[in-house]
Amino acid sequence: MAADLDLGPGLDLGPGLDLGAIREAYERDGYVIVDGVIAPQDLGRLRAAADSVTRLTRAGHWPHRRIVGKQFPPFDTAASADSWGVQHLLHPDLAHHADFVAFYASSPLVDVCAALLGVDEARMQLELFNLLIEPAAHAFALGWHRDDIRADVPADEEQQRLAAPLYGVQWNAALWDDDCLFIVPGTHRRLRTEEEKRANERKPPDAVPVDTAAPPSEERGPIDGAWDVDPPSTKRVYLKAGQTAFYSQRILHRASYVASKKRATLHGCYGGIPEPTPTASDAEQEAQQTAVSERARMVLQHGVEWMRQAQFGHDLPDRLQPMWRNLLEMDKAHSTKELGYSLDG
Ligand SMILES: O=C(O)CCC(=O)C(=O)O
Repeated sequence: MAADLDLGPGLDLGPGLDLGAIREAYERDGYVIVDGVIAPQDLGRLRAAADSVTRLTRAGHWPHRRIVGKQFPPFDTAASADSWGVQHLLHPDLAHHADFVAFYASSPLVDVCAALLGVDEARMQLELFNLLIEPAAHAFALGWHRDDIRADVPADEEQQRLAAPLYGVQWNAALWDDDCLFIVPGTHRRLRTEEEKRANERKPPDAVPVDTAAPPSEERGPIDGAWDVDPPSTKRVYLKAGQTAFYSQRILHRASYVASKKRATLHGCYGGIPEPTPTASDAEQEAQQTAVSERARMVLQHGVEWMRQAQFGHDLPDRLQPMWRNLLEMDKAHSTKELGYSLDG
């Protein structure tokens, strides 16, 4: 448990950050909302950086984006000019990347994630860092999904996958109030009910173009509110600006985005490298290797080849260097494998 973790000497996580309680809630519910991860004095700078990269992306000056009409990678197969995300905030070619790097390397973000992963910082892995934004001229939604388990798995395989470690933690850090994410608490660690399976298998509504010149209408229905397939214990996640939701990528979740509601939410993840287990049986070692490869697919499917550049690693702050080397090792270990994509759609 978090209480047993060695968090290093003199670490001050600030008022109200009880890592034990945060980890307990995360493990029980599959998500936890934490205040104070974005320092109040950093909010203005991060907002300005986010607005700037959003403008660049919408103007076609940043090619790495999440494209309306496509829920999951690869995003470059979608045709729309509209975007719901700016990819690769750590990329050295992106304006303001230094602000984003500084946040990705900051406390208490890294400390909370180390505690949720249950690893020392030296065993964390640098992964993805993106910005989620409202589409400029569409209402768009992601259907119910788990990031690493497909909707059509039979129950025995679902059970097997749930028993395997995830080796990662994801977070949404809201720069403005954000109510785009919906979750079903607890589904990160149990089989789905029939209702949840139906929701998971339902195709999301198509993107709807909106007339941005018209006054915003009450956009309700599947793209901004209740959807007829929502399981009974669906919870909409309300983040106030400055709050961060840490959540398991295995929790059943969906999201909806409307053009009339500003969104600028930092969306990132880190991995955790498992400790070597020399006394584990062959079957246990194989299960661990499978889980490591699942993690590799979730990260590498986003196209992070640019992170292999020595200069990229060299320019990272000291704190991120071991994490970057861990990423490179994982990348190398999978270089001859065709990992494909975690989800379709
Ligand atoms: O928009 C969000 O908050 C969730 C995004 C998401 O579910 C995903 O990237 O798989």
